[in-house]
Amino acid sequence: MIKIGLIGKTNTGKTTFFNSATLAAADISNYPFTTKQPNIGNASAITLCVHKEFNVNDSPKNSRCIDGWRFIPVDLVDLPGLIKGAWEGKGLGNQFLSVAAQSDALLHIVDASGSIDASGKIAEAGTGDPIADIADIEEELVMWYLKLLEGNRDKISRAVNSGIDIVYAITDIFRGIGVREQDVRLALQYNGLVDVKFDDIDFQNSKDFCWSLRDISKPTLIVANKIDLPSAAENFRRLREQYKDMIVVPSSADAELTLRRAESRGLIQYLAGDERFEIKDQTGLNDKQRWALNFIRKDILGEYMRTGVQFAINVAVFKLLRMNTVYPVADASKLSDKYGNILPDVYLMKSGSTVGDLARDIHSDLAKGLLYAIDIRDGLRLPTNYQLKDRDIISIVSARKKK
Ligand SMILES: Nc1nc2c(ncn2[C@@H]2O[C@H](COP(=O)(O)OP(=O)(O)OP(=O)(O)O)[C@@H](O)[C@H]2O)c(=O)[nH]1
Ligand SMILES: [Mg+2]
Repeated sequence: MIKIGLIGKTNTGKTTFFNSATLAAADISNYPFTTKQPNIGNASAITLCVHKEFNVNDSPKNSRCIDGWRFIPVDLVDLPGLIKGAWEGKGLGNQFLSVAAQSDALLHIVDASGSIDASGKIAEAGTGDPIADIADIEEELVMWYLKLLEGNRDKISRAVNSGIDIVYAITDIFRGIGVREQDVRLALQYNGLVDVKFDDIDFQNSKDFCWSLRDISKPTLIVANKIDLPSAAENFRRLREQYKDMIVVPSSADAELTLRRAESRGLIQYLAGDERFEIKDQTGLNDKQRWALNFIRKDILGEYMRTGVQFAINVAVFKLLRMNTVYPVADASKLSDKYGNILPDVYLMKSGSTVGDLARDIHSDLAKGLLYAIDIRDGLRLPTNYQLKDRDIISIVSARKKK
């Protein structure tokens, strides 16, 4: 399952974001370093389901289908907050990297309203600097990579001098945090270090290399949170200006939490990520709730279209990680599995994945006997190296059956 990590300075709203997306009840407070251990929960990536195109009622198994939208489970990990100097042991940073490293993508949550000071304490809105906060946290991440590299200099040097490829020797050090050989190769290329002897790579070179490696190995988007506060609009504009090569999504985790909780109590009708909600029964609301919902409708949904929480998750899955949705079925005419469940499963497959990759993801036995696949839309026979497209519905034909 895809894992998305929430990183950022302390007090930016990571746990509020997490609770709103998972409906968990992890501790939120305006004190720095509230989250001491990572929280892991189930969220969804949401995309338009294919069932309407075929005019069938589906019976999903590995996902849910609500109002024509497929909710595909993803893991969300809420991490302890960081602070400048965390890599040297300030704050709670210690095991941070090993947990962050299990994530496929990161959402960097920043307090766009500027209501936290440099030390992470809540301050007057507009006085904090979210641009500096992002730069500080990015530097922290890179320092962790650098610490790993520099701490293993002798080991890498010995390996390289004994004839082991530099790409392999470096990957070996970073493998535990999800770095792949192609990431290391790209980062070396990017910094012109491919033909440089490892022992000649100086500290600045290795820092530059670690910047690239962090970038390549953990795709990240910026979530400009607390957009509901008046001081956030200008900072959001500055963030977009400053971080032109990254995606910046505005969000109000607080608003999403209000909506999701009101929905689960039956007060409103609201689907995560929607641009609107309906109040079911005005008389069931007290004045404070009515005011909060009106504010969300006008100042957040009205200004930014959505609260941004679900949107950020979708962007991470479908844009940053470039996932396509693919629906495997056993019975091509009924679009069902062998038990008659219609469009039971949807798989998230990275762009470029093939029929062979899909078969392997479903079951190793299916992959071993793989012959070809059939495209349900036009009956075309697809070879095992056919690259899957988004919304493909595929029947896999294998000499071996899934057990
Ligand atoms: N106005 C506003 N406040 C928010 C929003 N999201 C979170 N907050 C507030 O910000 C404070 C910190 O929220 P948390 O979710 O605990 O932040 P965190 O990043 O998990 O903090 P640590 O676990 O300490 O790193 C709380 O007072 C929240 O209510 C938001 O979208 N808008
Ligand atoms: Mg927290």
